Amino acid sequence: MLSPHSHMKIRVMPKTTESIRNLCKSTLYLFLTFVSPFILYRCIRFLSMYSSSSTSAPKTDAEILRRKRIEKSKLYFDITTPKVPIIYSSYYDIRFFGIEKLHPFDSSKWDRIRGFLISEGHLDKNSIVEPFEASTDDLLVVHTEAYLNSLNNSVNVAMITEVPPLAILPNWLVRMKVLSPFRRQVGGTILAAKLAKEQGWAINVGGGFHHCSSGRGGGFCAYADISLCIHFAFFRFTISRVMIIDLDAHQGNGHEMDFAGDGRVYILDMYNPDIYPFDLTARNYIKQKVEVATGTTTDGYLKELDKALRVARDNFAPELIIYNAGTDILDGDPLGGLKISPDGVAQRDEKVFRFARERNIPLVMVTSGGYMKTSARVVADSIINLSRKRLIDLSPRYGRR
Ligand SMILES: *[C@@H]1O[C@H](CO)[C@@H](O)[C@H](O)[C@H]1NC(C)=O
Ligand SMILES: CC(=O)N[C@H]1CO[C@H](CO)[C@@H](O)[C@@H]1O
Ligand SMILES: [Zn+2]
Repeated sequence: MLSPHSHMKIRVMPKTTESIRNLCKSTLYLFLTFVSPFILYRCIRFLSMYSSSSTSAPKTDAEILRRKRIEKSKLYFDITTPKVPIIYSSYYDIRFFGIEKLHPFDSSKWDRIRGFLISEGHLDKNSIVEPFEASTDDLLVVHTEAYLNSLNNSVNVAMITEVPPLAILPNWLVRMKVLSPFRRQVGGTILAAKLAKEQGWAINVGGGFHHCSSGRGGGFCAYADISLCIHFAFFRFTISRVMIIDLDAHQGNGHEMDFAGDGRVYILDMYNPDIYPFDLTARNYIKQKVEVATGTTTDGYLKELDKALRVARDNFAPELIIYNAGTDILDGDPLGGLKISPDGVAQRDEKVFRFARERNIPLVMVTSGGYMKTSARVVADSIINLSRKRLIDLSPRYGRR
């Protein structure tokens, strides 16, 4: 006969295991319904950040040819004396017996930026890196032959650069005085990726021709230096995730068309939708589109930028960043339509440099649009600020900074 107590014990034991089982069941249920989808979501998100939905490197004839051209190129060369990764050449500047003054552009902006940095003692003139000019073979890494041939016609160059008088000049003169300086700047942008990889950052004092794509120029842009730079980097560093941060006032339709649907490139473009180029097709290929209307002022602009950089950080983990730092967002620029102060430009640049430098992502900056007489001063001041804030180091050296 069992005592009432022992009876109790027998009754209690199964009850406890049962309730533990129930607890486990409901925990598992909770986990499956609420927690696991979240974990799964984070996993997918994480994997997608680090993968380039790459149907990567299709070994087509065109791709093989492209690789051969990049392998043969002289644009990537090794630095043999201590340098600062600031890239410039006196061949950048367009001097044309004064004809360049017919354009609303300060076409010696690049020389003046360099001049301010040197004359005010921030940079030693021997520490600047001089690039080579991009050859036709280099350009063919992205451009079509038909497009390059079209530049043999001065009328086409006049339309692309928006300098009508060029149309009546012999092509050899146009090539020497206009196309050659642009090609030199292209060489600078391509080299900048190599220096950025070695030293953490690089600034091409020129470049940023973001309206030109493989088969089409426009808006003062004759060569697609950003697309070229990225293809060289893909191949030379075997990387597959590049972010373009395009903060010129205009939409960067050139690189957008060149990387349309290419999961390896994440494009953040912040631009005024009310001005050139109104390229609605290219807009479909912007991963993060931030439209800033005519009249936007500094505070609003910088808030939008903070937000955009946060979203970019959460969605893509780049191995290289190309920063198109046009200064035509400045208040008073005849083309940009925005009202950003010079100090706002410095703060903008600082935000982008912080974004890249804090996470050790190599950063290439190109200066792009903005050709008011004051633009060169603003770019130089911003570079000085970056140095003061220790985001860049302007003392010459070989190694990583
Ligand atoms: C265009 O000019 C370049 C450089 O002079 C030359 O190599 C090329 O053959 C020319 N193309 C055409 C179609 O004339
Ligand atoms: C944002 C910022 O620090 N701006 C400074 C950049 O440098 C100039 C000149 O040295 C200063 O006047 C700005 O305040
Ligand atoms: Zn612009």
